[in-house]
Amino acid sequence: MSTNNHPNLLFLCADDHRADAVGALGHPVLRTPHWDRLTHEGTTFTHMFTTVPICTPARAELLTGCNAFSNGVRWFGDTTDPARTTLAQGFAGAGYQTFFTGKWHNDGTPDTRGYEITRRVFVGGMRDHVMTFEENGHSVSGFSSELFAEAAMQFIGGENRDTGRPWLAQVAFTAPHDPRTPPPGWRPDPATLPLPPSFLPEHAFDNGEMTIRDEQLEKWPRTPDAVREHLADYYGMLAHLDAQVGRLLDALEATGQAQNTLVVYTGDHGLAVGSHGLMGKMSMYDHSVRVPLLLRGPGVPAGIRSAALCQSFDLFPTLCDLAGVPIPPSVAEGRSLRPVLLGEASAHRDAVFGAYRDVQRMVRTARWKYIEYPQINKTQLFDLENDPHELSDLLPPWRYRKTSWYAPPTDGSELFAVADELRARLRDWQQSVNDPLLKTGTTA
Ligand SMILES: [Ca+2]
Repeated sequence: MSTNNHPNLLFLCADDHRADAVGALGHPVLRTPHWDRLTHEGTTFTHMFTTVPICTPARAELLTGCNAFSNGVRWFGDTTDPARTTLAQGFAGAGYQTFFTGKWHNDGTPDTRGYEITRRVFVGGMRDHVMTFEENGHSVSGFSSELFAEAAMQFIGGENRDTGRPWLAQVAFTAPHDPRTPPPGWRPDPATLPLPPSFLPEHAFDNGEMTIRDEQLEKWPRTPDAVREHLADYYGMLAHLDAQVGRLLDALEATGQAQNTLVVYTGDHGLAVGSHGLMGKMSMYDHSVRVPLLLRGPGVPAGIRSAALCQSFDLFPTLCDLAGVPIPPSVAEGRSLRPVLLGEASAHRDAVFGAYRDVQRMVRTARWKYIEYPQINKTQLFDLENDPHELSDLLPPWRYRKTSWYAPPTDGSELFAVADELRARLRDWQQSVNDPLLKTGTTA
């Protein structure tokens, strides 16, 4: 039980779960009864975005409440600014007992980052999902999602738990990350699966990251049958993960803690799995930068879906706000979503931003998305209201020139005014985060 009116916090994080892969949110084939339950019993934010769509930076934003430029983590192996209080440290400072199980893909280890009790921790980016941990002189083997869920269920049930303190339990699943090997019985028949609306055999141009390991998971050109095989693996992993979330929700019920526990389900970033001719996550399309955010518990209205634009680093102060935990001073760009949850505001940010290495930059509003590929002087503009799957780039490349490469509109098209405004906003944001790309002289 929690004390001092602080609710417990069960923080569930997936690895590469794209935001549209939830049954209740309209997925055409995936059935996810437990995520659906969270959407019915809580509030869903359908438009949360990570800045950098790869594991380590995306997770650092969740850990620090700061964007990738201010917490110092923009690539694998980058060190999180040690001056940033982590989510676990913030909650521990307010009297919480903190627990971690699962994948840790940041510098240090969970026990050096504020987690008091750690169990079944896998430090790294990826590995086989059948894992073995040594515990009390015994080997425990099983599938990653089950091993991590069970460790958390035992903590929720009282193992190593201090009943005089509220708790924060973080379960960092490494599903549905590849190798995508769902346990028997979970993989759908590939022949039954529709292709993504943005399926392409190959990406339309070199986005600066065409041959990284993630993209090599399938040969080029991607065929419909090959993509269906990958989707079957991906959906199997997700459905099995959803079932583990169900077991955790049941554990809260069984121990009488469901009413006084905040549950948050999110992910680090999305994944293409055949969309736009890509397999991995290293792009600025919604399938890669948009992440699920399901919230349930005290202070969270039931059955609400909000399309308010928000970023992953907003989650930390939101959880502090909901739990009555002071927001640490080192939380920088993150702002609490509680006004939206209370119905006091319908909007949160008027734009979100993304960045990947020195090859992609992005600004997105509710309606428009503008992407720059500065190394190749390429831009894209999508009208998301009329083209939610980002199929139709409205900025033909011949409108742009190599020197001072952005050519002002000459035909009075409104689209160029839109692009102009978004480009200015992106530049302002780059200035505000001190984007090193602005200093290199590259045309971005
Ligand atoms: Ca990931």
